[in-house]
Amino acid sequence: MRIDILCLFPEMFVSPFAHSIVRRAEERGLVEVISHNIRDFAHDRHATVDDYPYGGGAGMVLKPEPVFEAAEYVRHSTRSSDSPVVLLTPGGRLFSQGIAAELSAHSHLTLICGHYEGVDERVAEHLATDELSIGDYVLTGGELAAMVVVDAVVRLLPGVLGCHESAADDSHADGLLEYPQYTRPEEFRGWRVPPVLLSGNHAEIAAWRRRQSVLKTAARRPDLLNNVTLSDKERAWILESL
Ligand code: 6GU
Repeated sequence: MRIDILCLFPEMFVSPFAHSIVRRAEERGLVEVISHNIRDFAHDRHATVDDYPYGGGAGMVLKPEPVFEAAEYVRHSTRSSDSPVVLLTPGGRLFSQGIAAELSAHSHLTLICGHYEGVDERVAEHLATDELSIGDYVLTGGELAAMVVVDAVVRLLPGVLGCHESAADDSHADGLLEYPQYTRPEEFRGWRVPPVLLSGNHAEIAAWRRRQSVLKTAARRPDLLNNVTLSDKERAWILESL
């Protein structure tokens, strides 16, 4: 997969992608992440990328020309005409594990990071194929959001995670939060690992984990339960726990 990021601060991406799983994926040739400075696509002497909002109001708006030209440069150099072009903006639809999985199925992605008070709406209307937000809070720019999206997408690419890091058990992978994990020692400062995990009984362990996932999700994120199918027994666990 190739991911092109159009932004105003491409240096921000150096360190986050120089480590850990994204770096290993790049070294193995599973992904290539390239960040571009939108300012390089401005034409005037001052490389202007923003301007005052029509109609007045506070702040500056990212101009459409350099954003379109940067995206067109990427489209031509990758020869990809129908890959997703995602605008990162607090007004976008909420990013999720499901959206990460959808994006990971493409061989090319373009991410556009908004900045200032906003981006000229013609970018959303006529260039982006999707607008995403990573949560209900305001960041100073889309760069951090783009990093979040890249990380979540790259770890789903085939071959990126080893079998010891499987994505199948992740929180959100099945719509529920992940069950609690323990490692050695068996007793730490008097706190013991739940005995079932030491039993070697795989069916009992799986049942315990499922119950923990269901109860934790009901307690912390009951909203997630609207989108999962629970058995009668699982619904009874929740009622008993209330
Ligand atoms: Cl994608 N951008 C900005 N500026 N703030 C955000 C966001 C994106 N997602 C959540 N907050």
